Amino acid sequence: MKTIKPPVITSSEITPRELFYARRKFMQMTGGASLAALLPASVWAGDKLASSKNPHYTLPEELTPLKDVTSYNNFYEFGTSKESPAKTAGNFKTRPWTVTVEGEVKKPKVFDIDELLKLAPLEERIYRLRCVEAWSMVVPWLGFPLAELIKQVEPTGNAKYVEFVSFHDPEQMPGQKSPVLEWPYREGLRIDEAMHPLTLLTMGLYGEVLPNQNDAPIRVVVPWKYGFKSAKSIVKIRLVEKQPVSSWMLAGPKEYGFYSNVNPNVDHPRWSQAKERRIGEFLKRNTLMFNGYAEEVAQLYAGMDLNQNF
Ligand SMILES: Nc1nc2c(c(=O)[nH]1)N[C@H]1C(S)=C(S)[C@@H](COP(=O)(O)O)O[C@H]1N2
Ligand SMILES: [Mo]
Repeated sequence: MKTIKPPVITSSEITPRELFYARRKFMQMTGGASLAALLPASVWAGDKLASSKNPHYTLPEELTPLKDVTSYNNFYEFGTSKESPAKTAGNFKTRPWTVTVEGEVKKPKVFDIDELLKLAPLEERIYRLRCVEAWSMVVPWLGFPLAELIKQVEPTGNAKYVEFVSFHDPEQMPGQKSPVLEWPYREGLRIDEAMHPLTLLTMGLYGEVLPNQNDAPIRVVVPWKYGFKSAKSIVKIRLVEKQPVSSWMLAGPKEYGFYSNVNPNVDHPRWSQAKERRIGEFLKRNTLMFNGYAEEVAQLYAGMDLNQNF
């Protein structure tokens, strides 16, 4: 499969042509270094994103190659096969883009994506992503804790959960023409999960803005939960009092619970969750409790029956 598409389409849409070509030339001259500091974030769709490595979030495992991360995707808005998003998301428009944060908050706000990119310093964090289908990846994500955003809107005492709503436009997202899921894609977290320092509001991977097939332009990554909890292409974040019902809970309530913490001891009704295949590897690995993040997150579920609250 191909690596990331050249940024020609997205970038030329959001910047004057002259600027686009001037930037390319400049990049060739400088090797692309330190440009992010010189140009506004909006110029960077499809390009480099400046960040600093967070040394706390590295892993003793090899990174999944970029070409696999960007060509093996679950993004049902662009079709249900793993290869489909890379092939059909190319023209997806990710500018202009806003994220509305509303509900049980004192200061609801509509954030422009370029404003969001500057809300807090971008960190590079290497996380495992474990899909409920028993494959996994290791990806260097770029983002900052979702808590930074939530703090800005000042949740009220009634904010017990956070709901994420993905983009909905069947014209741009052909997968939404078929009723495989209830559209728009919806997910949710308990507020303490959403505020947990591991929960990353993510705008990039491998040093670049998110490619379209990996949830451009903004997603969450919740590394101790099955991949489907990490909603892509988010347009709305709602703080609510009642536990939200996710698209996957509607699709299969016995198979996809609200918590969906990675747990090798609780099998999916149709398959085991004890092992996983790391993309690019042949032999299966043992799946780790909470995907290897137990030290950080087990406390969130103290006293809960994880067989019931799957
Ligand atoms: N909006 C939306 N978000 C989504 C999905 C989706 O189909 N639509 N798939 C989920 C699933 S099942 C997984 S495993 C991850 C995959 O992320 P990746 O393609 O970046 O590996 O995204 C999750 N987020
Ligand atoms: Mo998944």
